[in-house]
Amino acid sequence: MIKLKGALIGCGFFASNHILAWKEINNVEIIAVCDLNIKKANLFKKRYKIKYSYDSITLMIEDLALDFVDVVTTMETHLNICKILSNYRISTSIQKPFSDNLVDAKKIVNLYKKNKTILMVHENFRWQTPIMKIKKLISSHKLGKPIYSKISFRHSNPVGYINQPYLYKLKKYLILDVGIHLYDLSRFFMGNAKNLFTVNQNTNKKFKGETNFTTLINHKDGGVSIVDASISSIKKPDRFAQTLISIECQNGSIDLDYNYKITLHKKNKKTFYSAKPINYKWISKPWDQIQESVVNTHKHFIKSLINNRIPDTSGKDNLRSLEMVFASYSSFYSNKNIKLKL
Ligand code: NAD
Ligand code: 89Y
Repeated sequence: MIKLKGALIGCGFFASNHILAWKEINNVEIIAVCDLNIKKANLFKKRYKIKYSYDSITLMIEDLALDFVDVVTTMETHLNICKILSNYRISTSIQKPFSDNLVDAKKIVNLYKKNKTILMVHENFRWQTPIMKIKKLISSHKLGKPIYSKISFRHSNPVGYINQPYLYKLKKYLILDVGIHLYDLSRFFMGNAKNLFTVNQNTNKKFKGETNFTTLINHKDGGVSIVDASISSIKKPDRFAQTLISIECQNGSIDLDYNYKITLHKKNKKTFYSAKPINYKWISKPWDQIQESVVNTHKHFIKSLINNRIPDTSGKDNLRSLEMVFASYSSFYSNKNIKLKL
């Protein structure tokens, strides 16, 4: 079998999930890893049996014939990395948040457009098994036009941030880090947004930025969403890292509750479903559905490359979710409803 040859950039906390997920895909081989810190790159090479390690992206690209690159670095590095990759016309999958500002995100999209190169944002929440399942059930049970959604990510488990120490010093924290996923989900289920209003809170002084937010969204098709997240939500069992969703449509409703329990309500009847993530050897609670979704996200990227199709979460598409993120901050700072332009 001919395998597509890829490289991974950024050998930090979340990159292990990316590598292990790539190993689940038959027609792909990650042949190289790259990190500015060569010790980290070498460790990954050894641990995950990768052929080559580098501390320079340009050197790696010059040395190897790569079909794609998977970028798992933090947002402030993305513009510079993408300038190099798009210049070499290397198809790219890149982690969220795509950028820490909309101007740079648009620059990145334009670079790839100019060089006719595929760019996908690794927006993995919509590829979680329970979330894909409710999307399918809404369609197969003909629940009809969505009217209301409530999309929630609330927990108080430090595991949701202790491995990502850069989060503590961000002036904009939870909306950029997690809101970006939830806004993408609101668009996935309800369509694009027209305007939004956000209230932020800080309930944990270790963080500079907001640790809780609640956003009310008007969608272009007339639906309304409430999207909220918190790292101070005390429940037993703790809900990390499950997104809980409730969607009401013209002909019925669907709820995704804790532990992947789904309830569909239609014609005075309720039906139960379960949508547990695939239990790959390397996944474990409470990260299971996030880890599994990395495999599904990679698969979508590879399918897009093979068929030369624009990925569902292309850079261009992700600009709309990112616009919602920055609109939320403007809304909170100004105490105003913010109109979206994209
Ligand atoms: P990290 O800081 O642990 O790792 C990033 C690594 O990238 C570092 O080792 C750094 O040296 C390296 N790096 C930075 N610039 C580089 C460059 N120019 N060339 C080569 N290497 C470079 O970060 P992390 O916690 O692994 O997070 C990475 C990204 O993944 C973040 O954007 C984060 O938001 C995202 N993330 C996503 C999910 C999800 O579910 N989608 C979960 C966790 C983290
Ligand atoms: O960074 C966040 C993300 O993208 O998913 C979960 C997370 O790691 C912490 O809540």
